Amino acid sequence: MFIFRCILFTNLILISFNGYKSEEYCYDKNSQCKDKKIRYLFYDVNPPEGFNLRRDVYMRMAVLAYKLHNLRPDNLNSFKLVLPPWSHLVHWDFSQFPEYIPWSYYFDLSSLKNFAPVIEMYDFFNEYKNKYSVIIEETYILQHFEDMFESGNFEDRMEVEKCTKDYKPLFFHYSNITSNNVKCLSFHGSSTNLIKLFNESTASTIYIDHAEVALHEMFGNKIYWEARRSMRFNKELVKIANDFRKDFLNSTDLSDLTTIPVDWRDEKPNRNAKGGPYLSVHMRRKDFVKSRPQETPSLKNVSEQIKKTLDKLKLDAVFISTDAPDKEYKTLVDLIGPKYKVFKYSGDKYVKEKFKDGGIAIIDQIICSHARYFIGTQESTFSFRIQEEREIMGFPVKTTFNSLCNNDGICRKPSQWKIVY
Ligand code: GFB
Repeated sequence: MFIFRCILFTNLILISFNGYKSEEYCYDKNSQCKDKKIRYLFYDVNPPEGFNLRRDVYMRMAVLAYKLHNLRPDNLNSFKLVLPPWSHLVHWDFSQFPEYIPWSYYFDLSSLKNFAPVIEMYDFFNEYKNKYSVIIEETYILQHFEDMFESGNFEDRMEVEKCTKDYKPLFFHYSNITSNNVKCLSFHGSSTNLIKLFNESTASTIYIDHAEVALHEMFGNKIYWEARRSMRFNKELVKIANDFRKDFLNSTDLSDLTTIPVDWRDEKPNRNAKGGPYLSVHMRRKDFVKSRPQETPSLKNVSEQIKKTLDKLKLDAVFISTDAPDKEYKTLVDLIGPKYKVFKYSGDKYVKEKFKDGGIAIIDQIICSHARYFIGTQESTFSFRIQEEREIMGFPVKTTFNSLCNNDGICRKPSQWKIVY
């Protein structure tokens, strides 16, 4: 096991030589950069959480890093946010090497860096004085105040308290990272409130575990959307999705009016996107079938909703994005019948081996987001991220905020979080 971890670690370092090179950050406008002590902020998320909630937690931490970087004149502006590699996600198959996937495989790192000072984990290892033994100086496990619901005290507050759960930080499953200083921090409030904690610290490495406990400073405001817009996908994944759109769905950015500026900072408010001539549906199955039986429509029900919507829109093609097993997908195609064209992206050997489940998920999201009309799954963060993508491209609101109706025919509309500039 130890040897295996060493091999992984060596490979991770190798990726760093061939892959992305970190930019140097120097924030102090008045003094010499060399005098500045670089500080590293790590975070991690509750282990069972999936890809798209993790993307949301990233935004909370990125806004914190943005605020430290832009608004602090003191040594707090020398923090770099270290991106937790994608590993050990419960929904993904990690049986194949590599176990750790850098963020650049899924996102455009230079875009992220144009919002906040972020670095990959391998950049950290390259920069840090002793990458073979990293002892994090301060580790905080965030937890909810136990009395919050009984006392009804929902004020912003934080306090180091006894740990409410028997939980140990995983440090991303790296054997070369540990900490001798682990505290539980009962916390209620936004991620940017953590600045108070950093104010009282001189540590150069701080690790925030269960970062999902910290909330957005302001959900849906201008900074929220800047962080979100900076999350452009890896360019190769975008190209694969665009080729699929062109080859099978008669959809290109030019004809669909979905061309976006090269740099997210040049985007302007717009509601003119038209989308490709297809309906897209995100049909979440797997654990949702068991955990939300009332809300999750049967395949027959979904097929009827699809046919009805296609007829209403005068379209004959539907793109299905789903985590359903193949058998369920085939049943759905049969139920939809031969009158309509049904498409799904499966990924060839190259895409599956290089980008794994996360890459296929992103390609699915890109194709869904370019459709003339989108229907998602109630309360799925996978669907929320597609809705945001469509807001960024400028689709009319009514073509985006739609969810599959449940088996009782109740069609709850998702909350409309419209883009703000
Ligand atoms: O992204 P995600 O967390 O959203 O979904 P929810 C979990 C995983 O399911 C994703 C896969 O990372 C994908 O790997 N997946 C879901 C899909 N839908 C699709 C799809 O259409 N195409 C592809 N390719 N993959 C949360 C879970 O799921 O729901 C929590 O993360 C919990 O653990 C909660 O179960 C109830 O918000 O849908």
